[in-house]
Amino acid sequence: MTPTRQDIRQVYELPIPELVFRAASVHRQHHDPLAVQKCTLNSIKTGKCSEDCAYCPQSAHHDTEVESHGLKNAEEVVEAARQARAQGATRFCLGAAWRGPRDNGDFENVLEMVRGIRSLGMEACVTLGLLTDDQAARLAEAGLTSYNHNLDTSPEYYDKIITTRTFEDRLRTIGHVRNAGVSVCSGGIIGMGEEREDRIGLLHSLATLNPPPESVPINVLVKVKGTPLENAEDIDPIELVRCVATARIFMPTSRVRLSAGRLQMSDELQALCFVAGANSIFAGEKLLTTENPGERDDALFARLGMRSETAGESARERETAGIAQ
Ligand code: SAM
Ligand code: DTB
Ligand code: SF4
Repeated sequence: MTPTRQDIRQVYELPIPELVFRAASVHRQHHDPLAVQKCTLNSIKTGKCSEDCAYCPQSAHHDTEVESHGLKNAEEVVEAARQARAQGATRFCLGAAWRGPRDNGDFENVLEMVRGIRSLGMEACVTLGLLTDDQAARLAEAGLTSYNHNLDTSPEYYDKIITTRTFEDRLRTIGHVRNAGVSVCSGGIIGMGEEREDRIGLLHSLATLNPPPESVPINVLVKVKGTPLENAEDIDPIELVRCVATARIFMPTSRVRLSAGRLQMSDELQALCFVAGANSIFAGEKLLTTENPGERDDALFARLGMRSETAGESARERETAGIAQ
């Protein structure tokens, strides 16, 4: 049954022992609680973006220290995917600082990257901004596994964060991705000065997509100097646990990805998020433009008695969830 916002709120606000226990129970009904998927990011086009997202170091509207570059070539990107695979990643994700792809040689180049990553037996995910129906179909044809397009925050808070495109624009792109038969990766960012009610609203918007996204990245804002949110107040880490657990309960078969912001999290907080149902992370030294824990993750997994998911497991999981390969 479709959850109401009140349903989400009731769960979100449960006492932590109750909330985490429920989330952990749902988690083990649908997933191996010891396995965490490793995804690696690659910024294929960095900086000078036309959009004004307040959190983003890549927006041309903010004065940040990001080193910009144009679209990388496919060979270099596929080689990076091969290296990520050697370090245990099963999914390779490409991000471009675009409002959306233009139908020129650049888009062809991205299709080439997708084909290359898939030929390595890895899941391929891209995030290129707003898409047309036709672009989504062409990505599907190239074998794309998943398209990342975050709702970012609640519909009410959205225009405090971005003015150059709307919440509805985002829903439309997600619709095009679905229609093309590509799985949807969509989540948001917390710690942008929003209220708890906005986090509940974001989770409600995600859980009521029909069907919900197959993967749900939960990012904690990485505060970057020069962005309007550089001095945002730190989010209470317990709110992150509530977000992860609520996402797990209302989107039981989805992957819940503990995404940006892990460098600032303690090992204990991450452990609690894994117990509460997070089962995917971004691995490697870098996210798109900011730092990520890198090799420290293997030590963390070892301490927790957890492990990274293998490619075979990842494929089986997708099959069980009814997602086309
Ligand atoms: N330009 C495309 C778009 O916005 O759709 C794709 C790339 S964009 C960098 C992908 C996502 O990264 C954003 O939707 C946002 O959720 C996340 N992100 C960007 N900057 C972030 C930050 N400083 N902290 C946390 N997440 C961030
Ligand atoms: C997502 O939800 N988080 C990733 C990925 N999708 C593309 C991006 C995080 C970016 C963090 C800031 C940076 O490194 O530039
Ligand atoms: Fe551009 Fe994406 Fe950053 Fe927004 S989040 S400024 S669209 S790169």
